[in-house]
Amino acid sequence: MTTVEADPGPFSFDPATTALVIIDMQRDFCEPGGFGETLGNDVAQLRGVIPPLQEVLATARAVGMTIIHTREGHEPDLSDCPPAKRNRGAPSLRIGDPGPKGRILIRGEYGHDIIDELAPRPGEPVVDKPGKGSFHGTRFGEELAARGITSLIVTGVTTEVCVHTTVREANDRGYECLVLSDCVGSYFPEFQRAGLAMIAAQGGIFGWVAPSRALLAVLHPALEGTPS
Ligand code: TIU
Repeated sequence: MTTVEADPGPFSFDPATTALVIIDMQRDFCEPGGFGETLGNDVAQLRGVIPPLQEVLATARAVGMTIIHTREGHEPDLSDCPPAKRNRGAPSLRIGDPGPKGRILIRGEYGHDIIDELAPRPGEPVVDKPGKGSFHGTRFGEELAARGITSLIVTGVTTEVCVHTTVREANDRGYECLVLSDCVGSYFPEFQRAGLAMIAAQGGIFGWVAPSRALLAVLHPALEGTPS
């Protein structure tokens, strides 16, 4: 077992049964002209997540961990988009409307895909999800089970929306989740703080929280073949 110093206490995991989950690092959330911006958000708030997440991704690949990417989005005919989701609020463009990076939050469009900095490699599953959680309406659970995964290292955007929903769904299904505090991002600094606090509170009611350097500190020695 490998142990990471985390909040509320040590997080122990076996890299062979742990997946790095990268949630919705799509142009639609991280770049101008996409879904996140149509909702009125400053997408620059999420850019800080990219460099530490690139390092975690490179390290996870080097040690041979399972890596799973997710993308939020919908079929071109919107058959999997509840009207309640499309009609909610007063966005500048709605899901399915044409935008500068293609139709907003629609599979196959340029804006729907993962940013170049974190592009999946062949063999890394990409789970397309219609909702905020990664289990709802997807084969995410089957992908994890097929690989014998019992622990998740969770990263991506946004902290209080798709990351939180996924961690809550995973926790209820018996997965142990470590959320990397600098590798998850929110458009709202106060939600970032509260979202992370909620995960680790009450003895880790949803899971554990640690900065990426705490994970890298235990994975890098494994990489160099020295005892950790
Ligand atoms: N709006 C917002 O903060 N997030 C989402 O709509 N989806 C994800 O978090 N991926």
